[in-house]
Amino acid sequence: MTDLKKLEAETLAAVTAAKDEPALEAVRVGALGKKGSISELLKTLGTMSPEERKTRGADINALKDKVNDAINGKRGELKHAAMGAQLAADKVDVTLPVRLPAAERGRIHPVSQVIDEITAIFADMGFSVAEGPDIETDFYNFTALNFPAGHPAREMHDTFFFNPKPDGERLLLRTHTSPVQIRTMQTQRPPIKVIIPGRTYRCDSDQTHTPMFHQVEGLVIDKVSHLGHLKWILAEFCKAFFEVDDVKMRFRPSFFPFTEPSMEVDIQCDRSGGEVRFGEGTDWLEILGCGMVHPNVLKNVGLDPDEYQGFAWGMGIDRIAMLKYGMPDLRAFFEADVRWLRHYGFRPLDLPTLAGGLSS
Ligand code: 2NM
Repeated sequence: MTDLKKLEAETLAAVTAAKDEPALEAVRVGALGKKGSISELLKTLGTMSPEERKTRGADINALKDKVNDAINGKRGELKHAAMGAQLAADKVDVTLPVRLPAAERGRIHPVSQVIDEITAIFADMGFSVAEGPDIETDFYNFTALNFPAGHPAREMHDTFFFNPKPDGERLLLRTHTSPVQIRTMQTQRPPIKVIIPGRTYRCDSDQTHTPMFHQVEGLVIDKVSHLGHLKWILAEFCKAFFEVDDVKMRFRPSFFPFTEPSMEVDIQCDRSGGEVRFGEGTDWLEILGCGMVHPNVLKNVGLDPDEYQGFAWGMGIDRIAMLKYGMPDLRAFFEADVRWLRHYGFRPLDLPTLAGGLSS
């Protein structure tokens, strides 16, 4: 019997000592596998007398069961320990901020956002959007718009000219988006209701001017539209854009070659608190120019000024974006500094709609 006791002690010690599941499996194979120590003992039962087999067989089987139980118990312990170690190693700090996927980290430039806001407001009033080339001819940028040859207004535009072509014609970078109004009137019959947002260029650079800037202009042409309609459209636009219930406006006489009469529009604001607030206060801020389209402009696109009439307006997008979102430095708009864009940019899915709130 001492041989069985010894085998039991050795095998159970090996089970206890097993560090991991492969080591335990080796112990199991060594004892209970096909050629294991206990299996070999069981094979000797056939050579014994029935009497001996009865007692010896029972002892060996008892040993087998004991070792089996020990191995199963140890396997459970090892699995538990392995799971505990993995849980400890895999732990995550759920209080860490989540890193957004690239598509959600991107930001919309304030100029793009403001163009989308303006488009949403005028689309709601039935306007469509037109676009045209940045590189223009003298005819579309000046002549068709009633700038006579040699007129000082041409010089006032600080135009960027390209080198003359062999035929002497000088192309230029458009100084306003008005050439697109001319192209629209040439290709569409009235009634016309369009806005034209886009890049414009003037050779001018300081704190408040960049050589490239953005304008949006609007144009209405039909047989009946008059200054009363223009005034209503601009008032509705200002209330919607600056998100206020009411805003006082001031129309001052001005001059543009392409409109008669021409006006500049100021809106009421309050500058007393360091920032500009709209719809309140006693200060005035110039935001746009407008007027009735000059009969010569209508003639230049083949419309009879005795039959057709309308109005147009234009404003700087960068400037009203600065005012609305409190961005102090125009030059930062075009420096492509991602830190600036992260601060002032808009989330890609915050699309401005009148129903959902323009900037909420
Ligand atoms: C402005 C101010 C006033 C204007 C006029 C035209 C056109 F083509 F119809 F004659 N387009 N844009 C206009 C009128 C633009 O910007 C300050």
